[in-house]
Amino acid sequence: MIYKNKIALITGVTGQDGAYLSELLLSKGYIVHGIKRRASLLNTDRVDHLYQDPHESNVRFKLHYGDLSDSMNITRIIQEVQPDEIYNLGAMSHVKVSFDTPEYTANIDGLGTLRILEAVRLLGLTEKTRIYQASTSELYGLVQEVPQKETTPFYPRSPYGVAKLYGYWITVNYREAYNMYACNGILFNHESPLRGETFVTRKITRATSKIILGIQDVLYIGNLDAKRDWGHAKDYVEAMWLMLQQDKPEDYVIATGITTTVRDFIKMAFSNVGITLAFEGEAEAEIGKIVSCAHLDYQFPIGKVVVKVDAQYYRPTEVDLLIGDATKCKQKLQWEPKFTLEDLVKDMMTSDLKLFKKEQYLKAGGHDIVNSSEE
Ligand code: NDP
Ligand code: GDR
Repeated sequence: MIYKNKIALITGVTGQDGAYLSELLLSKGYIVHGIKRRASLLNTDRVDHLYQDPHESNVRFKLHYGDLSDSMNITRIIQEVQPDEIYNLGAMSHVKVSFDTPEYTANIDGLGTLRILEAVRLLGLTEKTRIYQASTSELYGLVQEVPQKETTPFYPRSPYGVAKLYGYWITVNYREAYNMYACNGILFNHESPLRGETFVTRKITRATSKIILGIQDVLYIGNLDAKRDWGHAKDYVEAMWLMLQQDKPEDYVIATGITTTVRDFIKMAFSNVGITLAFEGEAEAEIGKIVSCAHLDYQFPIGKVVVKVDAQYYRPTEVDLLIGDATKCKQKLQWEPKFTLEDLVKDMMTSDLKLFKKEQYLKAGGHDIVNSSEE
């Protein structure tokens, strides 16, 4: 019997999840096609290690230019690739930015999902192609039930959440109307060393690393009371794949079941490098001070303020509390996260410290480093 590799198409392949999912699928023998956006600078950092010269034989990782706003482009790529599985990870994924770009967010995160589903239908691939839709715990928004599960009512609190709500329901509708294998993964926050620099966990691990190395003085932060259920992206891409390997398409919550405040995440990041922080003051005047320092290489004065709240990072409407109940996923998919929150913080801190030590070393050698925005 001739073994045929499965073919996957990933939108958002250049993002955090796209990179980990590509690695996972390649390790399982898939041929992986990804859609990348044209940008004026290279934007494939996260998947560069997977690049294969297209002139070689047996290339299993291929990138195509495209955009979720462009139906013709999406339809053509799906026609060319004839995927067994599509993972729709492409999105304007930043909740705060969605308040600045609501129409664009609706177009990409809402209608983009429709474009994928409709292309599969029009191309007559409904029997062949299975679709994963990157849904989100942001659908729950204003707390209706704790913990949140598949049956919890939705109440999104941002243009991002509302656009993703459309993506969720259009996926359910196409599944029911056209008998398509299409699933929503309702994923709670998941992070990693590859997390975008402006999401709160990565902002914290980058800033903590820079403060330790003397490159930055203070971490300016928004709402310290927000609670999130943070997992590791490596665990979560495994669940995405499992959802597409079942007999029946269904929607699943993926979460750790543990919630932590932004304040406690900051404490964990500092504690990872031997520094204990204490917070004082209320809301916008709250600050984080060093109360002890057992760091081997650096000594910091006790009482030094290293965290300050800056209200510019507050959102017009906030999601206060997310905590997921992944019982269905654990029972039906036999999925279990391997990383604890402590493992996650350690992984991110180790990676960011290494990154900034390297930058320091290069700077000391007279090489210019371009600093990205810390928004
Ligand atoms: P990232 O922001 O890291 O990646 C988003 C990807 O989408 C990038 O590859 C980006 O390209 C691409 N993209 C953005 N706009 C477009 C567009 N117009 N057309 C095509 N591609 C586009 O997100 P994550 O990897 O963290 O998340 C993956 C998906 O899962 C997203 O849909 C997100 O909303 C969703 N999600 C994420 C969660 C999380 O905690 N990480 C939790 C729940 C859901 P470029 O690199 O060029 O910017
Ligand atoms: P979120 O992630 O909005 O949950 O969306 P983010 O890390 O941006 O915010 C988490 C919480 O931290 C608070 N916060 C700050 N956030 C940012 N980005 N920057 C700050 O300085 C800051 N200070 C406090 C926020 O107010 C919020 O409460 C992520 C994205 O990956 C979505 O795409 C995904 O759908 C959801 O997770 C699940």
